Amino acid sequence: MWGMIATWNMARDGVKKAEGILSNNGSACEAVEAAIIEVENNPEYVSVGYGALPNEAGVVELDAAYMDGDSFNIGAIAGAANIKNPISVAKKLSEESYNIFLVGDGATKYAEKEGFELQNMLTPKSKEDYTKRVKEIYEKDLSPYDGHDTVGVVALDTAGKMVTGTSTSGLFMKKSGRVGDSPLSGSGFYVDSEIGGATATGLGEDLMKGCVSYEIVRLMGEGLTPEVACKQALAVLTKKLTKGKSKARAWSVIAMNKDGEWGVATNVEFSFAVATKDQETTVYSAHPASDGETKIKVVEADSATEG
Ligand code: SD4
Repeated sequence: MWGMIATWNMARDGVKKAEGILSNNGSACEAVEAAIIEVENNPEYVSVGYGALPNEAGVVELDAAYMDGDSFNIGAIAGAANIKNPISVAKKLSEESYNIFLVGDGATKYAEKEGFELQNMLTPKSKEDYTKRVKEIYEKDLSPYDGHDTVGVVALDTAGKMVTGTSTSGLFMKKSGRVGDSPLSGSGFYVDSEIGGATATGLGEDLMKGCVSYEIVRLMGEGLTPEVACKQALAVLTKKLTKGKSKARAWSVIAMNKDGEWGVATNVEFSFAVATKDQETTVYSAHPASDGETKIKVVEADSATEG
């Protein structure tokens, strides 16, 4: 079996690329990096990589992580500026024994030393959006934090290895130095090749309170399907953080197990992409239903098969 699941429809082309790698017995390591690079390099996606929206100081600070489910090796960067492909730097860090999670200047210096390409990640368009938003926040007293999405992927290769990765600019207009859940092991991502992997998107300030990705993997380890594990982890987090009184903020989670079965849960409109041995790259939309279930439907499929 092989497979990949990824957050948001922006991941579609990346998953397609990974499909080509995984279906030819390529490694999950290569597939995860290739899928995320595809999103990072596209300036149209305003919350990941090149063209991502900046923090309140107008600087694009990026978070990314990479985890290997065989070795449990992790590499991560946070609040890092001017790195063209944060996922590649995170992957490289996962090969180190020490200093595997670098922030700010330290991350950029490491990237430079290791020969990764540096680049100003702010495009004229993201600069313009930033200037417009500063004006709106000032004039209309708006919440600055709208406009955020993370690409998170989980992959399984034909050798049975599982890998996960994330990449994001976090929240638009975040404070300088703010770090979300995406580079945090257990919160934004987690994978164990003997069980499965999970990754999250949404408000990191909440997702990290429940170590939600670890919790999903733990539940799959107890025998739950990815779908039920995602649903249960989200339900418990919601209950704990809201105590049933207030409405939960926006969160979505995805998971795949070692057999290539997958599942999602969300409390907002959400989209994701999947490819497996049995299913060509397919984009789904997911909607929270009143009974706490997540309803999904195909929005774009390379073939009409559903998983
Ligand atoms: C963060 N979880 O930095 C990220 C942002 C995100 O959909 O995924 N938003 O909090």
